[in-house]
Amino acid sequence: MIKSRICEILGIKYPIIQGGMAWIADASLAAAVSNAGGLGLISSVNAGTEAVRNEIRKCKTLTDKPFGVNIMLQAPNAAEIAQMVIEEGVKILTTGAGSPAPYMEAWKAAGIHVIPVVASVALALKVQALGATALVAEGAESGGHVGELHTISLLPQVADAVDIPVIGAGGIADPRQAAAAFILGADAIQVGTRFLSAEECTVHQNYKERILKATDISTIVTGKTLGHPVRSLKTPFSNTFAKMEADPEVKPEEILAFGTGALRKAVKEGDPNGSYMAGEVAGMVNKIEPAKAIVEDIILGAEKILKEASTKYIG
Ligand code: TUI
Repeated sequence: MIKSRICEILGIKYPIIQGGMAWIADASLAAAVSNAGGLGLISSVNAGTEAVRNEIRKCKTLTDKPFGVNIMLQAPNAAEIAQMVIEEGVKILTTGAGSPAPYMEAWKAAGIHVIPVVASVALALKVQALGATALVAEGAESGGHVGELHTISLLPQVADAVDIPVIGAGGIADPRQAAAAFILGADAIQVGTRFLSAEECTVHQNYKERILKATDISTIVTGKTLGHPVRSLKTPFSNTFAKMEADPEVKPEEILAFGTGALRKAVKEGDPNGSYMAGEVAGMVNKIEPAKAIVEDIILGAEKILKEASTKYIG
């Protein structure tokens, strides 16, 4: 078994966390991952604060294992969600797309393990100083909102800079990538895109089909000119978005308006004009299977690779 301090701290069997994917990560997926021995996460990006509260309550009925909530800090209801998770007795939080500083004191006082997602060494040092239990170092291979650095450069630099456990994310979908993340200094891994193909993932069937059809070059990053880069599948929507960004005649407000609600449309309606956020690994996701099979394939496979590495590479 891969030794990891994260398993003892969070009370989980395997050092694998499911990404808190906006609109997608609900009680169904989170409970399935937690029941499989990983850490399931519920996204705070849903149809409002009460909808997220309901997902948390539902998850408690589906699993007696630990699970957490991912808080998207740029969402307009972030402060409301920050309070609601305390009321609901959530014990593990991850945060994304910003600094969790404004909420750290209240969460810590409530005995919550806070695990911010960071994309730089500077923010890693900041959240460690603020009392984070651990952090997720997420490279730009990931889907959705991305930073500048990729996992192979980010992960070892963050791992060297901090003492708290580091969870590697971005570009991890199979046992080889998981093993590489552990070698780069990760105490655990976070996986998003691969879980889109889980049987328990309630994303629209059209979304799953686009992921299954994706190849290595199927994703694109748009939104850089708006200061909010996002990786998604190449679709007519992302092409139009990219064209609008390249056109000096189009105002940023028009582009923002064009993008508003696009992720929800893809996730809930399978709308071809929606935003299908996905990581660079989408091309490696080729079958629908239970979350348990995904967790075990990645973790048990990584263990085997790490065990065999000494004889495979050393003479
Ligand atoms: O948050 C994510 N990924 C996301 S959030 C999201 S929701 C959405 N986004 C766009 C349109 C519609 C919906 C989709 N994907 N990942 C975690 C993450 N956080 N990656 C990178 C960061 C990050 C980047 C900069 C964290 C902090 C930061 O700067 C903090 C600061 O203010 O210094």
